[in-house]
This record gives sequence, structure tokens and C-alpha cells, in this order.
Amino acid sequence: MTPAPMPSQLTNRFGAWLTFLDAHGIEVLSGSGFDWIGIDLQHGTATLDGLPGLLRACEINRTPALVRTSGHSAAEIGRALDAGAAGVVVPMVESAVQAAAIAAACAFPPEGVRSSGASRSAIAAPSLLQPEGKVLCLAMIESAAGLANAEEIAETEGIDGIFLGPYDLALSLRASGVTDPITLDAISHVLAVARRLGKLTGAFSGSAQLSGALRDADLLAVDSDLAFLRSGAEAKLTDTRAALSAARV
Ligand code: 3PY
Ligand code: MG
Repeated sequence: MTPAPMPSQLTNRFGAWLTFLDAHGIEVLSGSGFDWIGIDLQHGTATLDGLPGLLRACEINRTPALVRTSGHSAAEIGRALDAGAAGVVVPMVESAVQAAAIAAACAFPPEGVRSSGASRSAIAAPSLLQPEGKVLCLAMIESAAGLANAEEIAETEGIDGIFLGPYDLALSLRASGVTDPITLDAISHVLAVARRLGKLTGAFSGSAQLSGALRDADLLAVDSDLAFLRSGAEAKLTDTRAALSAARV
């Protein structure tokens, strides 16, 4: 099975999360200083069909891209990797059985069941995340069941790391939000388990306070294209209004 990369190779790598099916937007984001891009096929408007164009836009800026699949389908995982993704982030993994299935979907035989065929991955720019073009297989823990089985998921052969979904986790734990102590305790527990087992750690943040709790994660998705666009637009509008009212007095 593919050996996990040393976490030290990836520490403090900041990512941007892309939810729009927009090659121009991803070209701008991947050229904005982020170390990696997460392309989200589970939420937002990005699609499997649109993936090659989005990955190409990342490659222009030599920024590796991970793809969050919409589910556990081996066919979808294979297509995302064939399109040239540096790895996959698979949502809602809740048991070792599910973890083993997604790990198998990421690896060619004899270790796994990924099918080989003419694909874009053969011509895509080499991944900067992993040496020797190896793909990353990250399992998302984002439910009470996933939390309860964090250890068995993280130690599954072929799972390179655990990626936390704090928002679903908070819902599943019936916490008041991502910075509720219930959620933060669960996050610290999962991060500690993954680290103890020598696996990579990652998480989506979207909140400065949450990013503090996630500071040691190897892969930290700072926020989404949607949030960047909205906060940038609001900040410009506020600045312009302030400048115009200052000019009037
Ligand atoms: C979550 O927080 O649940 C996520 O899936 C983030 O993308
Ligand atoms: Mg989620």
C-alpha cells in the first residue's frame, strides 16, 4: 500500500476550497498564495465533468488540487484521480469497512481496485503534494459515528490522513456550532488520534476562531470561494462608502 507522506512535508499548508464551477475563479484563487486547492464535488456547483478544466487552471499556477468527492463511489474516486487530482477527500467516513473501501478505490491492484485506463492523470502536471506522483486518500470524519470510530478509520491501511468536517460534526454532535467546546473537544481528539498513528491531518475551517484550534493541522482549508468573494465584495463596498462619506465632509 502507498506509504503515507511524512506529516512534516505538509505542515501549515493553507488551502482554498472551491465550490464554483468556474475555471477563471479557480485560476485566480490558485494564484493567490494558497498551497493547495480543494475542489468540492459534494456541495456547490463544481461537477465531475468540469473537473479537468478546474484542475488545468490549478496547474497553471502549479498548485496541487484535492477533490472532495460527493460520496464513497469507487467510480467517482477513480474518475477524480484520473482527471489529475493530487488526491481525494471522501466525506462522511464512519467505519473501518468504509475506510478500507475508499482506500482500495484509490490504489491500483494488487493493493486496491482502481482501474487503469487512458486518462488525463498521465499528462497532468506532477503533484506537488506527494513525491513520485502518489495520490492522497483522506477520509473525512464529520459525524458522531466517525468520531466514535476515529482510531479504526485512521489506522486503516491506505488511508493517508483524516480530514475533519467541523460543520457536519457540530450538527451530528448536536453542538451549538463549530466553536462549541463539544465540537472543539471532538476535533482535538481526532487530530490527536491521527497524529499518534502517523497520519496526515486536515480540516475545513471558515472561521478565524476555529483556525486557532486547527493550527497544527497539516492541511487547513481557510475558507471557500463563496466566502472569499462575499467578504472581499463587502469589504470593498464598506471602504468605498467610508471614503465617499469622508470626501463629503
Ligand atoms: C464540514 O465542515 O462538514 C465540511 O464538510 C466542510 O467542507
Ligand atoms: Mg461536511
